[in-house]
Amino acid sequence: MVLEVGREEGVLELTLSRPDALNAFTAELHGEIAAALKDARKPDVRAVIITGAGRAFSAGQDLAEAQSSSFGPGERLRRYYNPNLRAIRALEKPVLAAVNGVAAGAGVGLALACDIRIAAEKASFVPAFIGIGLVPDSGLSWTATRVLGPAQAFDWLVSGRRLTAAEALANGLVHEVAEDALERARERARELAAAPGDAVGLTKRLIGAALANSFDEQLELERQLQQLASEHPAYMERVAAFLQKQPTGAR
Ligand code: LHQ
Repeated sequence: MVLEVGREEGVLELTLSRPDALNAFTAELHGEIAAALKDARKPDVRAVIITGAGRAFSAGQDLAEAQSSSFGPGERLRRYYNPNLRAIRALEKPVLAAVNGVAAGAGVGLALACDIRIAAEKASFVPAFIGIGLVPDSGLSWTATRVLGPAQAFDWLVSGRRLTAAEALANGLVHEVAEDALERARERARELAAAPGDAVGLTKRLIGAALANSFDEQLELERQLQQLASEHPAYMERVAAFLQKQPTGAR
């Protein structure tokens, strides 16, 4: 197994586990991630954490495997990467990246496809594609453009420059820097898993649609999803709790 899968209450924890190769992606690793993401669709899973074993999050594509392969990056992306990245975006549950160390190439892409990124102080982000004559993939040209804006995204992605965790925090690439990224991600994941009803997942759907929608389209989607959210028993329970003076709001 090159993916360790753990489960604590409603939180599924996936650890990329090829530490000698800095958790670089192989077909085998993609296959195990695909199976775990399928498992993540079960209703009792309420949040997912992705992290890496050893000193790296992931160094991106395993270049030894890519070099000895009978097919090129286009086919590799189609078969292995894109289905998993789509699965993360389509999963209506929060996916947290605990970026424990260096992330390079598709490792950065995977982190940015997640909903929340918590970086260790020693983490770093290397858009390694340019160094081997490739363009950004794994959704990175889309996610980095949205996080950084087109001008900064272009500059960073073609520079290949390694960003420290502090720099990544300053420009919004990560949400938090923590001494122990995994512990902090577990804390956040437990909180999100305990949130009432389906509101976290439905909020993911709303935010995912927001940039492509007009204001009117988004109002309509909010209307529909609010109705759906309110049909979960948690809504009436939480409203009743509020009216009985139990806390429901800011924590
Ligand atoms: C590795 C790798 C690695 C294998 C470190 N592969 N062994 C998609 C589809 C198809 C094709 C192509 O690409 C893509 C998307 C992509 O991800 S493209 C980008 C691919 N990734 C890279 O170009 C990054 C390559 N790695 C590095 O630049 C460095 O290793 C980083 C900056 C990540 C870390 O540097 P260091 O901390 O100095 O570690 P290191 O270089 O000494 O690596 C430690 C070991 O891990 C070493 O093996 P060894 O046997 O000598 O200890 C490396 O060979 C191995 N390793 N990355 N991607």
